[in-house]
Amino acid sequence: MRYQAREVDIDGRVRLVMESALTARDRVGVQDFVLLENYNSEAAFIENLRRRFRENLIYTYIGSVLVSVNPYKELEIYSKQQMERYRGVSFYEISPHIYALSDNTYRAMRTERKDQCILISGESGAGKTEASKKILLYYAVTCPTNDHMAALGDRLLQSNPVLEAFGNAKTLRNDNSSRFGKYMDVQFDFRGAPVGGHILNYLLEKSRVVHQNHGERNFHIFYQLLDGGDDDLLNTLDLERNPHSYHYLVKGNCPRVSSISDKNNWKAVMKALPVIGFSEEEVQQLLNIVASVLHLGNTQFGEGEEGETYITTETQITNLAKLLGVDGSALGEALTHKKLTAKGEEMISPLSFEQAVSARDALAKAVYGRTFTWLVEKINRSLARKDSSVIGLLDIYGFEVLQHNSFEQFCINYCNEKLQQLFIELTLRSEQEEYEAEGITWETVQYFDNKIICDLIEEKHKGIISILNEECLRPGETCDLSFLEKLEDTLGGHPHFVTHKLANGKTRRAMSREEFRLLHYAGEVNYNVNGTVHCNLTLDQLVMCQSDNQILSHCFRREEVIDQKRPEMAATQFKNSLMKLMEILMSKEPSYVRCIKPNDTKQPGRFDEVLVRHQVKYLGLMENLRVRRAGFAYRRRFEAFLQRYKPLCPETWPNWHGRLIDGVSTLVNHLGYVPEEYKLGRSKIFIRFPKTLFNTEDALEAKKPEMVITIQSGW
Ligand code: AD9
Ligand code: MG
Repeated sequence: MRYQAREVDIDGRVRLVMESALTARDRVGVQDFVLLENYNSEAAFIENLRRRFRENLIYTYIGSVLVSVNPYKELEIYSKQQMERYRGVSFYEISPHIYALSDNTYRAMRTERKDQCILISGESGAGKTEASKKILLYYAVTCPTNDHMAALGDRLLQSNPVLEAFGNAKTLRNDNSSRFGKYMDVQFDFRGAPVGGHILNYLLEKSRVVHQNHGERNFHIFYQLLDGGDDDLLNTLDLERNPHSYHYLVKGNCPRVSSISDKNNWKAVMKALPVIGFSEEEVQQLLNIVASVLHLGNTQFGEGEEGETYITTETQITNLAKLLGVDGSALGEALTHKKLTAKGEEMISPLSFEQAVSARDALAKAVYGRTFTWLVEKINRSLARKDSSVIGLLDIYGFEVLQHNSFEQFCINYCNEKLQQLFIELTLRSEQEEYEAEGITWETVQYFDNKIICDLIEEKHKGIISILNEECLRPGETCDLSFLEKLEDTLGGHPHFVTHKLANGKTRRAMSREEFRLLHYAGEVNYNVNGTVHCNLTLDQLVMCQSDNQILSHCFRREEVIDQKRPEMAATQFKNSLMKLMEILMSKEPSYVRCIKPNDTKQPGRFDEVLVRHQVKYLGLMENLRVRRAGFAYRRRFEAFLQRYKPLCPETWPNWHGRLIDGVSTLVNHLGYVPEEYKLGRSKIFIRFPKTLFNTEDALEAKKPEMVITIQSGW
């Protein structure tokens, strides 16, 4: 049989398709994975994604989780009219969209008066940052405005180009890759107007300042300055326009990227800085720092006859010192000497050539990294308001497996383990709570608990981070390898920890003797310990805290140096900031966006099944679906269910006047539902199998072929 009137709801227009409900489902899949017949089948899951992707339906739900596949092309689904369509509309009544999730979250915040957060995850290039920008834009456009804070929406939006200039870079996987994790609170007043914001940043990839892999770039801001800055500015900063003149910009050998206009982005950044509260002087000081990093990279060393190291680019050091606002000879000395404390006495001893190079790079990374943190604080000051309610957005790096994985990947993947743990815990909790609220018995769900891996990393005394800290406190030349040995001694035998020695040649993939392997929930990763343990302190902090540049003197605090307190170890710092993040997220009602990258070549229309399967696995989507489907495939509030299906029963059509629960009961009895198929809670009907719902849907369509049905669009 053929029916008319199936809306394929992608661009807001009604498309009439001459096909049965069944063939439409075949073509565009189901809009909620809980409606898959075989919800345990990964193949069925991926096939559903593929079908929808082919039809440009990039969004699909797993219950209230939004799965998004990067289309790698502009779709006309983000207009203002589209925003209007999603305003105030309930999740299931319209095709899945990031606006639906944004709107639902907003309404939950308003009506339930509970702070919300939206967790966006996925691998590099999957579309996390784009998703978070779309959510922000949705709020900026659709929420009421507060007259006193009219410019706030502007400031929130304008903070993006600045943060992206300093924190994003071209990588092989994404031309605009965020190289830091970001959690942003959007604060709303009692009328629901966005009035403030607050950003927390996580682990900027500082190594990029001094080194980039082939085909990758340094942070955007360097190229923007060289391309967009006017001649006067470049003169003041003593810079040449050609990026090839700077060692720190040529490692990846790709100073230009066709998809990026550095010049236009520079203009956007220069326009945004005053909007978010930068004075002219601060802008100048910030640019001095950017330029000084480039000059640092060009600082060269020579080796004297007695093995002493000296700077061969003396004139350039003078300019560099000027830009950094520090004394030239002190800077020169800091780059070629270190301070030792022996038997209570301080001694200055020369650095070797290699040590000087690494001291220079360490200084460049520290200057850039701390300036980035300062920048975030500065933006926060411009956004801060006393707020009433909050929606937090988390756009944080996904699980990462590179050819060479170092400490940075270790932290990133640790973060993903924690988020996975939180995700499973909260999804289970909210399912359980809903069942309880509705008075329905909870059925236990089997799932993989990754707590064992989190413990392996973070446990006191015997976790990897504790062991690393101990090693950092023990000075010596062979820190990295003794760290590995210590790991082997303490963790040998742990089911998720392997090294070359422990494996005794029995591992499937070759491992070097400098690596350890963790069996993450998302897969195996080998981490190289080279460079993990930094033992030497250098003199540069002492020099930097005397800088005239106010940003730098703020970033390098005198007390830190004078106290000679060892800065908190990077891993512990990261662990602590993650713990804080978990607390923040736990205190809010979470929603999730799970982003998937369809191919590695950034092409529209290409769906690489192997790549997608991998992501489905490590995003834990099958696990999520199982939890969601544990008891019932589908649930709907009584009034919505009755409203939709009442034409199917003479007693409920055209209107039911009794109690809602009785109406639903009358309706499903008439439809012949058997008790195993459904349960009635306090306010919702729970349907166990998708088939029951589809039969009802088909009956509705057979009954009313003339109706234009919007609710089931995309099914
Ligand atoms: V990374 O971890 O920061 O490296 P993200 O943030 O996950 O990564 P991003 O949002 O930057 O990825 O998306 C990568 C590119 O995909 C964008 O620059 C767009 O060109 C493209 N993209 C992503 N989402 C969409 C979309 N909804 N519509 C169109 C998109 N293009
Ligand atoms: Mg990003």
